[in-house]
Amino acid sequence: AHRAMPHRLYTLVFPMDKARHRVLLGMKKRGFGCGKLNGFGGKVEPAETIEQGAIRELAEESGLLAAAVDKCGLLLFYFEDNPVAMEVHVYQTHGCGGAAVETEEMRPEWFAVDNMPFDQMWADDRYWWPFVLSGDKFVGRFWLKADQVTITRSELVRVDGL
Ligand code: 6OG
Repeated sequence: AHRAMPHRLYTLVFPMDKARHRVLLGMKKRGFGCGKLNGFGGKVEPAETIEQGAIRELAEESGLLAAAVDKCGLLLFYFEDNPVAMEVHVYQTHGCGGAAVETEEMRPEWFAVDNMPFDQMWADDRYWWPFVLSGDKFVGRFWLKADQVTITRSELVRVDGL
């Protein structure tokens, strides 16, 4: 019998400056993805929409206040040691209020959008980041080994809407 794999919902937000030349990344200081640079996000809570969760996690982890976030893509991650798939909703936002501050979870740093530190990011990011820059919506699926580095299979397509 075919059984659907359970998914858990996450958000991932990339805040850009007004001109969209630079993006704020955070060095994750603890927990999942520790030691990697990434956008800001986390688990969506039951009582909130995915976009509310994205805005909340951005504020909690970076200090930046976004009035709204723009959907970029949908990523599904299958780790060989995790029976629950990660369903990650990717957003960008620009011209946020507030100021980036270091938190217990993240150390923030600005990078040029066309010179990303992919060697310090998750291995999949280099494949879909060009879609974020071009504005093309995307859906990607990546299968990773438990080492959190090795991609054993991947699919990535542009989609008309999300
Ligand atoms: P917390 O455990 O911090 O939520 N995340 C990934 N981000 C990228 N760029 N690539 C991946 O490749 C990722 N896997 C997970 C989603 C985890 C945060 O990490 C993101 C969430 O923002 C495998 O609550």
